[in-house]
Amino acid sequence: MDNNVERRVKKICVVGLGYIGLPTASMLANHGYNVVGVDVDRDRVRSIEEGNLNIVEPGLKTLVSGAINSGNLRVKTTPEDADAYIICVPTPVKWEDNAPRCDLSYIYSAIESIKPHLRDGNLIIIESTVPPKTTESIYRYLNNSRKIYMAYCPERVLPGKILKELVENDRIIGGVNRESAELAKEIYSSFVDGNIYLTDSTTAEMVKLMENTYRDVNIALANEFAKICEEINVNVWEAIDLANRHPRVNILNPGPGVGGHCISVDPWFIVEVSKNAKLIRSARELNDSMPYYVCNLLCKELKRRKIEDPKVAIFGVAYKGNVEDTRESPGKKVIKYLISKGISVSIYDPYVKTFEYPLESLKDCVKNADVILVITDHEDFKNFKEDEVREIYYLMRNKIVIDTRNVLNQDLWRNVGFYVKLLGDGKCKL
Ligand code: SAJ
Repeated sequence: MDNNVERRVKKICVVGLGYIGLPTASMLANHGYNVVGVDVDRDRVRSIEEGNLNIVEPGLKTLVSGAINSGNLRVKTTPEDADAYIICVPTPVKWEDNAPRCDLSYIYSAIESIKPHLRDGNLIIIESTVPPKTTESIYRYLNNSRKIYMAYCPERVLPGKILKELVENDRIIGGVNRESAELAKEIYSSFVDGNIYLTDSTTAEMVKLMENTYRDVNIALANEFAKICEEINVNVWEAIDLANRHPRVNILNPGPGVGGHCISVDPWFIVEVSKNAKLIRSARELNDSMPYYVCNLLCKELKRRKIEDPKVAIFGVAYKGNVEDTRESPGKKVIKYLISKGISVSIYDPYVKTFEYPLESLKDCVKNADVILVITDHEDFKNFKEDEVREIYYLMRNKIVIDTRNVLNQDLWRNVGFYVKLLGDGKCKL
């Protein structure tokens, strides 16, 4: 935005200081806004003030400390009067009578917390993922008493690349009316280099859900291909690679399931609002079933080799490669299932600091193990050196590896003496 143009919004309250709220608040503060970051979690607020973030994201620490040191970002547990409010709280899925529902309780309590501060002319922006028409209905509820502006502006950043994508990605802003969208655009154009597209709030809500659903359905297709290839003895990784040489084909990768707080959740918000969401539901169910499919592959291997009292070394519990986030991680489901079958499990993840099951060093994890089950595509797993693989070989009881992400250097592991099975490799050995 042209810095000479007088900003209508000067003070912004960002409610929710998680993966999206904290970078957004810091970015705005570093672009000259007076920002109050609000989180109900007192410990989180204190940690941010002390510079100890509970989020690991490249560049975030520097961005946050820059914002706090500039005096433009203050963090606290309650909102205060501002010109604009940006809501970045979680919206998990909950199940009622076997039907998915978006849990809007955090949104509602954020709205109630800012309600006493609202004045005519204030703007409220929702960034959290919500079912279509949510913004409109909150606007109707609030606009009774005050003349406010309201917009839905979905976050679109990829964990691991948040700061880069916050600046570079195009943004969609859905206003409850044109003036609201224009006012929200004024804020985002202070730091967004990508294009900003204006639409209505319900379309913007649907766009967000469509983006993540597109990815979920594409991954489900890859997972279905993996199962089929397993049956008909074709290597799915080679087949996908060759299919993707077609100029209009881009199939994603199969794996042990879809994790994280976005793609594994958001498609349910479409299922919630429409009986027509049949493909979306079945893609979601297929991706949710992958951890059990992987466990069955593992159990078949153990049975085939008559391995008694097996120990399985799990490599990776983060929901995806190179992040420490374990929310909705397929690894959790795999571990829970194996333990329920009486199989002993050890866990190694060089990226994850805290987890609900004990984490071990690489050596302790593989010691006397029968199988390594690779769940996460961390860069570290790609880069094992020959002497490391050899050491793992000698520490293990049986020398089996099941790689559900096609991440290991298989030739190296095979040369050292491991039996390596890939998810969806069929029996096709070229
Ligand atoms: N996965 C596969 N196969 C693939 C790609 C991913 O199994 O080929 C798995 C990952 O391992 C992970 C899950 O899918 O478990 C989701 O990972 P992801 O990298 O696809 O996406 P997220 O959840 O980290 O971030 C997504 C992004 N959405 C899209 O790319 C459309 C991001 O831009 C959104 O901002 C984010 O959701 C969000 O917050 O909604």
